[in-house]
Amino acid sequence: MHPGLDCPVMPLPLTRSKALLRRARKLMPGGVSSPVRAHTQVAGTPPFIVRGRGAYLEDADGNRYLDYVGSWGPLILGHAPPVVMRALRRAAAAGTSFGAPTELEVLLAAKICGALPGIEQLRFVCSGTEAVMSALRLARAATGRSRILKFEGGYHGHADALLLEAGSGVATLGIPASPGVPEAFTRLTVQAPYNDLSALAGAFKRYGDELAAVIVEPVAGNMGCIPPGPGFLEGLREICDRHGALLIFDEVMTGFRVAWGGAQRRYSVTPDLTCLGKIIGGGLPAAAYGGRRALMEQVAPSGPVYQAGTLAGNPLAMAAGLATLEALEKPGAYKRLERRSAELTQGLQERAAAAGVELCCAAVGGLFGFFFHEGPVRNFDDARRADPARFRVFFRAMLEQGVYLAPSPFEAGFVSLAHRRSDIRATLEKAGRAFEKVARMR
Ligand code: HOZ
Repeated sequence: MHPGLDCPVMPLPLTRSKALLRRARKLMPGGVSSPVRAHTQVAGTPPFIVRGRGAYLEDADGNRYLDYVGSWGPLILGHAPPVVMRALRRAAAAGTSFGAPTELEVLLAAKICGALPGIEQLRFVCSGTEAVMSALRLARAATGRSRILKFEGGYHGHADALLLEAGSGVATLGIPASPGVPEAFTRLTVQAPYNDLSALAGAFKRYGDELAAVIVEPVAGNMGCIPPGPGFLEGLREICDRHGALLIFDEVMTGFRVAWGGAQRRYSVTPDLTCLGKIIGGGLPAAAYGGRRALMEQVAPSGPVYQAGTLAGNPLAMAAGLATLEALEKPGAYKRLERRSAELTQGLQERAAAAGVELCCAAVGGLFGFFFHEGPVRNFDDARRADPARFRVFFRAMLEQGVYLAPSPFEAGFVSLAHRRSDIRATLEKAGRAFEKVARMR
């Protein structure tokens, strides 16, 4: 029995998912293609998904769930939105990959450059990890410096130098530093607590003229959801400028999710380089890194910084991303998203309080999170103090009632434009029952 699971829960019928998991575990580590999907932290069986429509998912046993994961962020329009499906059918009919330039890349690049103040030019890649690795290489080349600074609990994909004290699955599984990453590779990575400008000043005092870049999730989304405190992003910009380091916003999660134009538009702080992923591929694998023209022109073939990819700018991904951004550009989209997330987190806060459970919630655009913690939660240390046993009981009680949340307290939640007010209301009713279960824990 796992701690916190000693209160009765109605078992979900997961017969087929359990059988598939047994088979999958023989064929793939943990039975999954990415560790965050394994339900390790919540000691459960991941439902094997067969289809998604709008805000809902259906698993192999026919269970239906209201989805707040959205494929970990890309599905801001919900599952299988007709505009994206149409664009995909059109693109697929013309061929799936050419390894040659296409008009779709130009259209999507123009849309992104028009939306993000920090991007004049960009390079498409296939994943957020790849975008970050490439941006760091460019930052090091452009500054002639080697060190980089990241924040504790920040997750920027699985590149060697960034797996230190990382959030997301690394935090969920409690892996402080991954085996297989030579110490020499991480010696150049400096860390500081998120939302703490005085600690940052200390790091700059020590390493200032060696730092090529500071990389940050402008709204932290991989240690739960933690918004930047007042002045934090502005302070980052200022200290980077003072020391000649580049500022990299990892907007893989926040790009087109917290606002049209991402966190840099929402908070009016312009980074030197930006990494994007998730939403810009509309549910297909696409990512990008971009910045000022003068910087980006150092990338091959314009410049000497080498980076390449067979499936980069894939026409299906470009078509899905473009259709998604065109839908998001419509007036009122972000207002609606913001309203839904606020209704959800305010409601969660109220239901938790009514059950006598301490909860600290945050929402920014279509990103949200909650901690079983009295709050405030400003950084990774605070996030780690939240009660994992309470999270487990809450998560399982919600899943039993058909609400699909990320199976870890170190992940954010995602609201989509397919979530209706009635979905949020139904979620809150279920959350009320789940909080009562949490309150009954010894
Ligand atoms: N970046 C995603 C949210 N933490 C996780 C995706 C994954 O690792 O599979």
